[in-house]
Amino acid sequence: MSPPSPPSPLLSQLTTSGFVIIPSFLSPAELTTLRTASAALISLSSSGHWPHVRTTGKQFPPWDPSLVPHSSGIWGVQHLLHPSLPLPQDQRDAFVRLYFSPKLLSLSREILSLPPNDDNNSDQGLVMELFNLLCKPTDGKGFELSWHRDDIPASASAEEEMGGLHKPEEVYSHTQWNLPLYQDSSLILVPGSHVRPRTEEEREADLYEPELEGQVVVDLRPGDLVFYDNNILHRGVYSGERERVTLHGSVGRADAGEEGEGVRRRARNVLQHGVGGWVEQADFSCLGEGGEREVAEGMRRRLVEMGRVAGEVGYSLVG
Ligand SMILES: O=C(O)CCC(=O)C(=O)O
Repeated sequence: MSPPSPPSPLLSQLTTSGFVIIPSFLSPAELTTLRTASAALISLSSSGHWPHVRTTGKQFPPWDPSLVPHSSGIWGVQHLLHPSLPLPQDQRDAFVRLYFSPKLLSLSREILSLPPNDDNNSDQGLVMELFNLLCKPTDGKGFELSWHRDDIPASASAEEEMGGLHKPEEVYSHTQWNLPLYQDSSLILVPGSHVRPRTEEEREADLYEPELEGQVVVDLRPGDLVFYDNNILHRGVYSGERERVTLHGSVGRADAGEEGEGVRRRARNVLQHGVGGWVEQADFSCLGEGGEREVAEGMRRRLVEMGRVAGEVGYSLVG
């Protein structure tokens, strides 16, 4: 399936560079509400009251909950839509409202080449995916992720890389975003690397190479939003001192023409994080009974269906 011609400016920039920034996406009031909920969640998680965390020293899932809080700091909290999130209802609702907010989904639709949801119709072909949070390592020590593509291993040949990368003549099957609640310059990427194999220099570079040619530090102010192709060559560099609370999510397109291995691949990207175990119990009642709720329920249904079709999915990367 091809994207519309000409593509929207947002999609065009994402296709060209591999990322696109939307400044001041959140209002000051939204920022305050989400900061409060996130701070409470990070505090509960780092004291061991929420087991679904990313522990420092480990880059990819699965993370071992038994490591917290004894031997490790955390650099992320998983499953912000989980029905058992140990927060007051209004704080849990803040995450639900944000993830399914019409303004976020409408940008996602644009990137996924789906028509706008003008008639508030639930059948818009979006799929619920991931919603997590990335934070300053709570052990106070710096931590770095290696250069990687989220769903293509470093061992891939140039041909295998090309097979896994987005093809600009096709629609995106999903899109991923970071939404920092404080100034954030932790994400580093190589623009354009989402549509080409690694150069010889990139292939031979150390996985923790501090400076790859052409790299860009994505510098975001509180409330800015960045969408990026998660197979762009990227890494994270986290300071143990500078505040970081960045919401990190993704949303998919149900009918991107992927079948068989394609569905399994996307399902693996999402379900390897353990979402399948709780998605059917998630509570979206704060969205009421109108169009927003219908959209959310439709997105949930399509994720459940994707998991059913894909079966056992395994993990994308090891480490
Ligand atoms: O910290 C970030 O913004 C990037 C995270 C990342 O690369 C990952 O989770 O694979």
